[in-house]
Order: sequence, then structure tokens, then C-alpha cells
Amino acid sequence: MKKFIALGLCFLILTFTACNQGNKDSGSPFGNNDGFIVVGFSQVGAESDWRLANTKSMRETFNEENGYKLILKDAQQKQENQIAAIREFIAQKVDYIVFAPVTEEGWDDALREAKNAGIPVIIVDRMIKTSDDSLYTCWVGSDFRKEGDTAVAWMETTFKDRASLKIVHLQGNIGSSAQIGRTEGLQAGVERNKGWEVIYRATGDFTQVKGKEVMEFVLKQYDSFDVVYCENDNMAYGAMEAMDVAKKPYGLNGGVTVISFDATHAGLDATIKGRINYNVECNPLHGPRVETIIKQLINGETPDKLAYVDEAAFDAATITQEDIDARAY
Ligand code: GYE
Repeated sequence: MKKFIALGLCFLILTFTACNQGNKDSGSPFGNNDGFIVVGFSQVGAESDWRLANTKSMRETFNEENGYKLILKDAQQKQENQIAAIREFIAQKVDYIVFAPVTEEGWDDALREAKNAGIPVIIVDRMIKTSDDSLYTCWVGSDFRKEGDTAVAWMETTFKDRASLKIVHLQGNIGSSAQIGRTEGLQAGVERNKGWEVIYRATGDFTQVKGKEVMEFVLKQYDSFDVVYCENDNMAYGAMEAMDVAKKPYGLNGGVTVISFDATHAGLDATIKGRINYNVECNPLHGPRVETIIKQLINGETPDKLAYVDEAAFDAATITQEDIDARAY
């Protein structure tokens, strides 16, 4: 009988140790990958220069030299791909999930699964809409509404003597925070300024190709307009290409005023050349910011739930070559 009890106890102890070991491997912040911290990053896509700079920043931060294994999944601008990527990361038992949500709505189920698996979720760039803030650890990104307001404040000063202003509005991906904030800024401007009118509005999906397509259509439909408000640099390049072909004057020398967002290196080049009149910065260098958050979590600290990045804006009339040279993206 004693023998039997002793055997039983041994079995219990062995089972307990094995289970504990299992938990340790899957739940530790240092993971079970030879000491590397495993980061699953669900990226929106490769639609713009901003996005490429953002991906580069993540790759440069989360590499083996710095102690990380990065699993990067490009969602090609599709929410279902991002949800699948989050589920894959959970199955792979990554230590952290980082994701840049393509749109704001529809993440609760996938995030709840991550939460139940005990994996911290760090949201970057765009934001989500949820009624349960505990579904993500924290967010770092831009204040897109403020970016829109900055552009509109410049328009209000520049066009203060104009009785009327006809605006063409090229929107980003509908439902993304970057589109929502920049669009809201313009809408508020239109409501405040009596003579302002958006004569045409369409999405260019943040890409150069679609920006060009939309502008080609606009040029066929409308003889005159004063401003093209492009919600990113790449759509501005597309719009300018179409205006070049149509010989429609734009930029600092007169004609259509071009407003853009992102202020990437190429965007600022176009600004100093006077092709883009005003370019509002959106900073994509989130890699080091996310790393700081991960380190805080490892040290048992609580990162800020929401962290906004400081951003500037550039006027073609005053931008300097030093502004451009200082740019890392
Ligand atoms: O402005 C645009 C990109 O979400 C801030 O997405 C980002 C936006 C950026 O495709 O170029």
C-alpha cells in the first residue's frame, strides 16, 4: 500500500513539473527561442513610402543582433489577413503581438483570443475602435486629426482673402485612422469657412496609382479647382503626374495648391521644388518606440496607454535643404 502511495506521489510531482515547464516555455517574456524575444508584427501592407519606412524601422529594431526574432506578416491592406496573422501569432506563442490596424473596427474577437493566451498586444500607427480597452496593452502613433487641423490652419491663413475655394479631396483607405483624422480636419475647415467647398472626394487608397486615377477623372470632369488635399505623399505624386499630363499648373508658381501628408524624404523634395505647397509630417519610425514599450513591460513597468508622436509641417515657401537632410525616412 505504502509503495502504491509513493508511486502515486511521484507521478503527481512529475506531472506538475512537466506542466509548469510547459507554461514557462510558452508564457515567459523571453520565450523558448534560444533566449530571443519573439515579436509577431502584422503590417498593413506596402502601399506607400511611409509604410516602407515603417517596415524598415521595425526590421532594424527587431533583429537577432538586438535579441529579437521578428515574424512579419504583410496583410496587403486586408483586414482578414491581419486577423489570420494575429491568430497565427497566438498559435506560434509569440511573446508580443505588434500590429498596425488597416481599419479601426472589427478587432475585438482576435484581440480577445490574444488576451486569453496572455500575449501583450501593442498597437502602432493607426488605432482601433473597441469598447474594451483591456484588449490591447497600449498604442503608439500619430494624432491624425491634429495633422488635418494643421493643414487646414495653413489653408485658412493662405486663403484668408478668398471668397471661394474649390477643393478636391483624395482620401486614404476609408475607415483607417489616418483617413478619418485627416478627413475630419478638412470637414471642420469646410464647415468653418463659408466659401470652401469640396467639389469632389474619393479614395485613392494611399497609393500613387489610385491617386493618379482619381485625378485623371477629376481633370475630365472639372475645369477649375483651387486645392487638392491629398491624404498622403504617394497620392499627391499620382495627382501631380495626372496634372503634368493634362498640363494643369500647380504648386508654388500658381494654379492648384497641393496639400500632402507624411513628409517623407521624397515628399519634402517635392515640397522644396515647389510642387507640393504644404506637407504635414507623419513619423513612421515606430521600431524604437515599440522596443521601449517591450522593455518597460519586461521590467514590470506600465507603459502609457496612448502615446502620440510629435510632428512638424513644411511650407514650400520656407522649407530648407537642412530640413530634408535631417530626415531619416
Ligand atoms: O500616412 C500613409 C500610409 O497610417 C500613417 O498609411 C499611416 C498612413 C500614411 O499608407 O502613407
